Amino acid sequence: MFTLPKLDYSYDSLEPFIDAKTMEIHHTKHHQTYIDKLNAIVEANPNLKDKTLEELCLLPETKNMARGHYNHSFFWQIIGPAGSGTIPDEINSLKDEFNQKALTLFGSGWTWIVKNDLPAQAGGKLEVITTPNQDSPLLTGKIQVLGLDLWEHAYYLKFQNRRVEYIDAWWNVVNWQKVSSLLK
Ligand code: MN3
Repeated sequence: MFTLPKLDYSYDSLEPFIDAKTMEIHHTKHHQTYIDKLNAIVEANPNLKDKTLEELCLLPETKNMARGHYNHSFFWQIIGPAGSGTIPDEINSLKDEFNQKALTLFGSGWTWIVKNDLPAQAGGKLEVITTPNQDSPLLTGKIQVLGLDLWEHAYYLKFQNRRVEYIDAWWNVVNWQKVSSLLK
């Protein structure tokens, strides 16, 4: 059984950049729904019981819900109250490209900064990628160090169709201590 991870900050602690109501609904409704549906599929299929979340992300019958759980669990970790340190230079240099890709992503999906997982590519440059729906960088063998949820449920209450304002606001609540630890 997968369970909703607790946040180590309050829903209103990202104000005024991300509003408390959006945080609460996003966490307790949207993320919870991915978990509930994933658990239901796993319970109905005994052969899935011993699979890890990462394994379930790769199976056709569970991939959408598993990736929804995986992506959101990551997302909560890399945001938090504003003022958590400074943006690393290697991230800052990709900010314009990240913003452009986030703004122009069609429909629902995510924009990420990833590093390569493969030993031969260790130390390789970071890159900006986008994924549709709940697809995850782990499908490509890359490790996300930053990710932005661009589903409308992540911003519609406060920003409506103004995705550009959501993207700008979100940079203020990135947890740079956490992201910096993922860069190592
Ligand atoms: Mn979401």
